[in-house]
Amino acid sequence: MSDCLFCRIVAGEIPAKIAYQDADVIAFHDINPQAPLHVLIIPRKHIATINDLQADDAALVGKLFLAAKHIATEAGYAENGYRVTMNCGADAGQTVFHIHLHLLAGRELGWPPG
Ligand code: D5M
Repeated sequence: MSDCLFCRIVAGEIPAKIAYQDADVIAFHDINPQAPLHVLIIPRKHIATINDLQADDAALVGKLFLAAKHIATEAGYAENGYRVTMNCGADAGQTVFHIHLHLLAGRELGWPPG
C-alpha cells in the first residue's frame, strides 16, 4: 500500500536502520525508542491490524516472533529478558496500521503497561 508508512520502509522509499531482514520479515529500530533496544518487526506483506489476520498468516506471525528471538539473542538480551508486544487498534495505542511487534530490551520494563 503506497500510503502505508511501513510499506514505504519495506520498499526502501523511507530510510530505516535495519536490524534484521529475510524474505518475509523486516526489522528496524524505532524512531522514538522506549528502551536501549527498541526494534519494530514487521511482515513485508501489508496487514493493517491483528483483526485482519487470516488463518494462512499463522506461519508469518510465527516468523515475527522468531525474528524477535534472533535479534534479542544477537544483541545479548536473551538471558536478562526482553518484551515483545503488538498493539491492536486505537485504545491499545496503535498508530501505524501495518502490524508490528515491538521488541524492547535493555532496562527493567514495568508491568502492567500504561
Ligand atoms: O507503534 C508505532 C511505532 O512506529 C512508534 O513506536 C514509532 C514508530 N515509528 C513511526 N515512524 C517511524 C519510522 N519512520 N521509523 C521507525 N519507527 C517509526 P504503534 O504500536 O503503532 O504505536
